[in-house]
Amino acid sequence: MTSSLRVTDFVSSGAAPVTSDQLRQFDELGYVVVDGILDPDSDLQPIRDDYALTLDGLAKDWHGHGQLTNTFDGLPFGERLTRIIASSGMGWAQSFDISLPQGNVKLDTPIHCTPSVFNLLRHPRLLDAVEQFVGPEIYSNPIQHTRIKPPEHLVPKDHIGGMMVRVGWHQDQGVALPEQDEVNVLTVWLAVTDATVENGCLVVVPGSHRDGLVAHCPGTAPDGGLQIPLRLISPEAIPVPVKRGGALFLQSRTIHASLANVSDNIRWSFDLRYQPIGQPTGRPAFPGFIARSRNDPASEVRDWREWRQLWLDARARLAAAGNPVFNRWSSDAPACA
Ligand SMILES: O=C(O)CCC(=O)C(=O)O
Ligand SMILES: [Fe+2]
Repeated sequence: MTSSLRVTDFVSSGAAPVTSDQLRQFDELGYVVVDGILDPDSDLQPIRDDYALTLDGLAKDWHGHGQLTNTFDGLPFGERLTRIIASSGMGWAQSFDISLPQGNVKLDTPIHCTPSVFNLLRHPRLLDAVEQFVGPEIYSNPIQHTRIKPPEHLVPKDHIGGMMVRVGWHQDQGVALPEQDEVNVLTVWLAVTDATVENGCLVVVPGSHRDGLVAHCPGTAPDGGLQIPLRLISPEAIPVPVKRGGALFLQSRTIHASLANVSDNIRWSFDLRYQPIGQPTGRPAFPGFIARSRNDPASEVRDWREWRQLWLDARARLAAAGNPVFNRWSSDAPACA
């Protein structure tokens, strides 16, 4: 019965965070911003506390190893991180990230699987919104990241890859394996700090989700990753600011990039992905989980430790077996010439 829920059912029950106009925009343009998915104070404070503690641990560790002369205790999180980056030259992104890297996974590669992140992935209001896009049987796709970006000019040259600078033009489907091409994978880009043109919000090409998957060329993006050749990018692209607690929802073929952070503070977001249960994720080496099932509630993962264990097991497998293929593109393709 629940699988036939329509948008109007949600609207009339008062439980729908996304309006029917917003859903229509998503269908027509391939993206929509919804303000106030989370309460920026009560919902995001556990995340801020969690990351503040992690940063404190990193600062002490680096200080103890002589990589940092001052731990900048007592500063607000963004300022503290920015000062630490500027004075240490260390990479921090993997210590904060909620996924493993795509290569060189070792037994001690950090991954930030904590209760606050798990609660975010399963936040009821967030899942209510996701349900409006993918239906009531919701799988958490493991292609997910925390991106805490400092002012771009401070990022140490050897750490340009790995989520610290702007990303190049791409479709999220282009960074997944073809097994996922027919799956309705929803990207939820959640702002922890206000995302603005100045601090590096996303830029999208409205309507680009209708044009199919476009060629991506390895090694051509500002961060060294994949990018769609610039000649294929429409000049109609528009920046999409998002207020903290709000989310940008993207279709998997919507072309997007992010701007450089030219402000003097951090830009912080989570990008999460959800899809219907029982379909390939596009990154089979990584573990997803059932976030909500109205048909079989007992199948939901509800304990953050269970979720963390899935990642630790994946890490052990990858460390032992070497790196799987994550990329379908070749720089020899005619489109990349
Ligand atoms: O946050 C960014 O800068 C890029 C994020 C992105 O491409 C995504 O969430 O799909
Ligand atoms: Fe993306």
